[in-house]
Amino acid sequence: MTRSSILFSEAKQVIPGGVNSPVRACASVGAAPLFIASAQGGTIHSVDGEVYVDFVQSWGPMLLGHNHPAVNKALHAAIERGTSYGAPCEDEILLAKAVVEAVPSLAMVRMVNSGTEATMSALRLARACTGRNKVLKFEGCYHGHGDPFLASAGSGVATLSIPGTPGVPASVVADTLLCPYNDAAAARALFTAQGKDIAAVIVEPAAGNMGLVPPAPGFLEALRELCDSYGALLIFDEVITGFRASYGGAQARYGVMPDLTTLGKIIGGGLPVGAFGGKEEYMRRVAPEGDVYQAGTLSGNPLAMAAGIATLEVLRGSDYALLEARVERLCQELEACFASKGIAVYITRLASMFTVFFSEGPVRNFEEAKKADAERYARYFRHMRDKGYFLAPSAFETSMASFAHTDADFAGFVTAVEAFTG
Ligand code: KE4
Repeated sequence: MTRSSILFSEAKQVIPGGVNSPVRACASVGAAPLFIASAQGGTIHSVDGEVYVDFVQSWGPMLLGHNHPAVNKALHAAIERGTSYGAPCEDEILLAKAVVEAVPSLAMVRMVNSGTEATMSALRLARACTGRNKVLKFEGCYHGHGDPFLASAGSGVATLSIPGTPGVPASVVADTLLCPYNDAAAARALFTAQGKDIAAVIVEPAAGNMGLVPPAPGFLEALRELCDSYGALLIFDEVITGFRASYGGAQARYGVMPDLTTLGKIIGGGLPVGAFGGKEEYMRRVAPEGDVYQAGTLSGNPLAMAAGIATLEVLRGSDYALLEARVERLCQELEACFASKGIAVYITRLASMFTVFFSEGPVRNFEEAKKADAERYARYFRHMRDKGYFLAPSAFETSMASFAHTDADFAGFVTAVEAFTG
């Protein structure tokens, strides 16, 4: 019996499924979760003393890698000043300014405590600003566990094959319209039929929750045009892509400006932070300046702000292009390796993100992602973990590289795959 397995049994007595977020249970890949004792750079260390090269990176926040000295230094200094004030502090301004300066469409931003809070708040704001109720989302995209978004959601909902809405009233999801990702024609048809009732389109500008599916050329531009034509707000959910697709997020990379943006993960440097922001005309509707209520006991928490500020300061001077080139080379080596084995893969990549789909491909939407061989992914996950590589325990997630991963980590990844028999 490993200590991880002992702890997992103990955890299941007091925590549903033994985890505080479903996808961590590793159910879909036929494994039991590792319990982690510590993490350092590109690695995580289990309670049984095993070291794994970590390509989950806390599902995205740890773009600098774990335990970065600048982040830790800022956190230790912040702890000495107290952990929570319930009143504003200067670091809230500093992080807000850093975010607004980096993300091109933002004039103002409100800090919250998770991506879920960010997306639910952004939708509420869009509905208030337009006086409309309907929201258009895309199959396989995941925007957190807020009621309106649990229709055909990705990430853990897809991983566990949960019908998207147990516990969510039909009346709530009646206002949620669905389209296939990358299908501008389907979006256009929905707008033609219901455009006057659509408050917002919410989209992952590069989808990371059905595996990584980048936007097809023209897709984001088409959504921008449709929102402009019908007076709906375009919400980019950049909880994953923010500060990862580029320092300015996917909107800076693709040159399409949303009306509202949601953020999370990286801007907290590993602490609980989410944010929603956008044009001044919309953000000034948010209480207490406006009448759209949104609140949070720990929003703008001084420790989280300090970790976020330190993270963005380091990222601002980091070589995104070099990391992207290294990941591209890794993916090309993986393609060659799988090809030499006669194993069909379709590997998507964007900046420091990549996904190995066990499929001939292409994978441009959720239906095509679901055609990939999930059983083979489960065997791949278990094989790689045995070789000391911790990958996302789901075929519907994205592998995340970090600035802390070494060339040896990448070379070892390929070596581990070379031993995979399928
Ligand atoms: P959180 O509430 O988990 O902080 O953020 C929700 C969210 C919103 N939008 C996007 C695009 C997201 O990817 C997420 C959360 N991401 C998943 C992993 N892909 C969180 C992992 C988990 O649920 O444990």
